[in-house]
Amino acid sequence: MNQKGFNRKSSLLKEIDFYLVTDSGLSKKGTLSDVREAVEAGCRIVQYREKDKSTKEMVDEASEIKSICSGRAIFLVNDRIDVALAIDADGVHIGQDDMPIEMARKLLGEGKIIGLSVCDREEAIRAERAGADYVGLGPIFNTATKKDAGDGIGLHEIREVKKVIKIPVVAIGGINKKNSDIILQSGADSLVAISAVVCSDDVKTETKYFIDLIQRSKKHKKK
Ligand code: TZP
Ligand code: MG
Repeated sequence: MNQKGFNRKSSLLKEIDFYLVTDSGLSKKGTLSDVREAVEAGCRIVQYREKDKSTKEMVDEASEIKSICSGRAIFLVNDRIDVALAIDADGVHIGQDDMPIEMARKLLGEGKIIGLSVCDREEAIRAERAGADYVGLGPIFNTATKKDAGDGIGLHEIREVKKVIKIPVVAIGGINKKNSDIILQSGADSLVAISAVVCSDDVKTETKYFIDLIQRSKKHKKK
C-alpha cells in the first residue's frame, strides 16, 4: 500500500465521530438539505445511500453532495462504485453481497476509502484482511429502516469485534439518543443513526447532539 495514501486515510478515519447516512425516503427536507445541515453541525463523514434513483439522478446528486462536503467531510457512496468513480468521491461503503473488496480496491485504488458492512467477528476479521478501511457493524438493534437487515446482533458483538480488528468500527442499526451512550461504552468508534436524524425537523441540532456525545465519550476513554 502506498504509505502516503494510507496515512491520509487512517488519520481521516480516526477523527470521525457521528457518521451521516442519507435516506431520501425518510428525509423531511431532502437529502441535500440533510447533508448541508449535518456538515454545518460539524459532521465529518457522509455516505450517500440511495436505492431507488436512476444512475443519472445519482451522479447529479452525488456531485452536489461532494461540493457540500468539500474540505469539510469525507464523502462516500453506498454500493455504487461506478458513481463513486464518476464523481471522484472519497470512497465507497459496500455490503457482503456487493463486489468483493479486493476487486473494488483495484478499481478505486489505494487512496480511496472502502468501508464494509459486517455482522459478526468472522466477517470483521475477513474485512480487515481484505483491506477494508473500516467496518460498519450491525444492525446492533432491530431497525425498520433497512427491511432485510435481520435481527439486532446486540452490544456484545461490538465488544467481540473490537477485540479482533484494529480498523475503526462504526455501529449502525436502531441507534438513537437513548441508546447511543451504551453503544460507545461498548467500544464503537463511531455511529450511524439514520432515522433518529433524518426523520427529525432539525437535522443540524440532532447531528450536533450526536457529535457532542461521541466527542465527550472519546475524551472520557482517553483519560
Ligand atoms: N445497515 C444496517 S442497519 C441499517 C443499515 C443501512 C439501517 C439503520 O437505520 P436506523 O434508522 O439508524 O436504524
Ligand atoms: Mg449495500
